[in-house]
Amino acid sequence: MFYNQILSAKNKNQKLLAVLLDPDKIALDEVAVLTDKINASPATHIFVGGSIVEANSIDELIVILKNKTSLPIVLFPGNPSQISKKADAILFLTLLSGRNPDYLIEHQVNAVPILKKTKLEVISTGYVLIESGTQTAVERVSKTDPLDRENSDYVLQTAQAGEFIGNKLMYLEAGSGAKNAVPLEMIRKVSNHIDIPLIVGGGIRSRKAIEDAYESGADLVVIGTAFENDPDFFNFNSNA
Ligand code: 1GP
Repeated sequence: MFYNQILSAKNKNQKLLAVLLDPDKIALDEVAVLTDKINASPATHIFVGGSIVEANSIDELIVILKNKTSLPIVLFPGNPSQISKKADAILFLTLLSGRNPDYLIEHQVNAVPILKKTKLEVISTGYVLIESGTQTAVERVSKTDPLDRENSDYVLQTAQAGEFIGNKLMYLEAGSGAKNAVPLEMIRKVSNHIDIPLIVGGGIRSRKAIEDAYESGADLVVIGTAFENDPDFFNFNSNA
C-alpha cells in the first residue's frame, strides 16, 4: 500500500519529500514540537533510522509521531535492531555499492524472524552509496567503499543490477551530513534508465537543492541534517 502510493506519485510526477529522524539525535521531549513543524512542511513521509542507533527509543519515538501526524512512518534501518512494529513500512535495504556480505544478505536474513512478527510493509530497496568528499557514517559502519562520484555509468549499472534483482526502490545516498550531495547529472542518468522510483539523499541543504534533485529525476528527496540543525528549515525563507 505505501509502495503503491510512491509508485502512483511517480506515475503522476508528484514529487515526494521525507524527513529523516535519527532516534539518537533527537530528544523524545522535542518530538511533539518537531512533528508540528513537519506537519506544516511539504514533507510526505517520515523516515526513522540511522547508521548507528544506540538509543533504545525507536518504539517510543514512533508512538509520539503517530499521535501527532498521519504521515507514513517508514523505517530506514542501519541494522535489524532498528526494527519497530509501530512503524508502517520498512525500506528493506541492500547495500549494492558495497561488497560486505553483512549488508548484502546477513542482516536481511537476521531481520526475517523479527519482521515476521510485525505487519510492516517490506519494501525491497537498493541502496547505493556515492562518494561525497568526506567519509560518512554509512561508510564507517558498513566498512564499504562508496562508488566514484565521477563514474555515473557504473552507478547506473549498479542501480540496474538492483532493478534486475527485484528492488522496488533505488536510493542514491551521499551519506548523512555529506559535504557534496549526489551529482545532478548522476541522478538524471539513473532516473532516465530505471523504471522504479528513485530516492536521493545526503547533503541536501536548501530548497534549491531539493528542486534541482527533483528536476534531475529524483522521485523522493530525503532531508535529515538540515532539519536537525534548523527545525524551521522547511519555512524556506532563509535558505532559498
Ligand atoms: C541520510 O540521505 C539521508 O541517510 C539524509 O542525509 O542528513 O545529509 O540530509 P542528510
